[in-house]
Amino acid sequence: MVILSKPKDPLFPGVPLIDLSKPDSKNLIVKACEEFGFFKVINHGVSTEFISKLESEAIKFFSSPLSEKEKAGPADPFGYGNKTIGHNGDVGLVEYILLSTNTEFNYQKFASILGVNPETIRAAVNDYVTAVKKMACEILEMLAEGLKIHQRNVFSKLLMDEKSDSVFRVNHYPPCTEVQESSGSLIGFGEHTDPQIISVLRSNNTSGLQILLKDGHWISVPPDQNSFFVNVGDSLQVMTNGRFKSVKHRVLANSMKSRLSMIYFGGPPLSEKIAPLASLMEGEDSSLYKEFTWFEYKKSAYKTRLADSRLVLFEKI
Ligand code: GA4
Repeated sequence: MVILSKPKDPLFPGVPLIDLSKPDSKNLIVKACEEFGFFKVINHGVSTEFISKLESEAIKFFSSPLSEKEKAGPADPFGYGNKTIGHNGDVGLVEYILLSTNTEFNYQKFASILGVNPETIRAAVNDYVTAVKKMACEILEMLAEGLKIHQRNVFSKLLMDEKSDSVFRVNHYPPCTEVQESSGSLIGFGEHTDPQIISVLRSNNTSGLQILLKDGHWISVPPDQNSFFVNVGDSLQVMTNGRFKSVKHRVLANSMKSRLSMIYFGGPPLSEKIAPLASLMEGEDSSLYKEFTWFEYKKSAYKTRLADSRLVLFEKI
């Protein structure tokens, strides 16, 4: 019997493209957030030097022996993780590093595995995250303008806050063999929405990322190592009272090449109340959601499985 491997998913040509250098981008960003909760950004201003420096450190780290990498794990939630995602039974063909971007993070274990000074790693992460955060804030300010909200920094101030609870993740999806591929699609990172406000992803040129369209179809996002991909998180869905939807996405691991992605998840301070902005509600009491703080949401999110809808628990009935 001949086992035919599954044909490769065609890459979707319709991902909204936002050129940050164009003044009319704010309206296009709003449209993309409404239609897809997802878009691609060019002319982003993040230096290629920062990207390649961090990418090469990540490649070196993931090429180390597993026994070495495990010294920087398990991810609880920060550190090195392999196949296990979260604490509720999710697994995927992925290894990763999860870091907190604002609290003092100890890079010692990563540095000794890489044979470098911890400050070298700290600087590489900081340079990259600072630049990506700046871009995320510019996008959020354009969004506020596009939504005709008077306070331009209504979203971005949450990321700029020194207590912003933001996270940084580097995912490595090792290449799959032909034998594995013949059995169909393999999950690298299972379907989920991101709990934070905004997520900014950069990957190498290997495909794998898929997003769920409103019509229920999964589409494959063409990779582009020179661009960034942005998605709406659950908190932004709530702040816009459901006008923007946090996009469901996943990563398929059935590629012959390894995929490396780096994602900045911009979140609010733990004590921040997450609620629809007054100007985006019809009447004073038309919020679709119960009141909650980011701390409460996060605590509840960490009890869920990846594919669960985390916002339903906070929807008004
Ligand atoms: C999804 C978005 C981010 O990667 C993340 C993930 C987190 C984790 O890997 O620890 C979670 C997941 C994410 C949502 C539900 C819970 C928590 C794994 C999981 C099963 C770092 C985040 O903030 O939420």
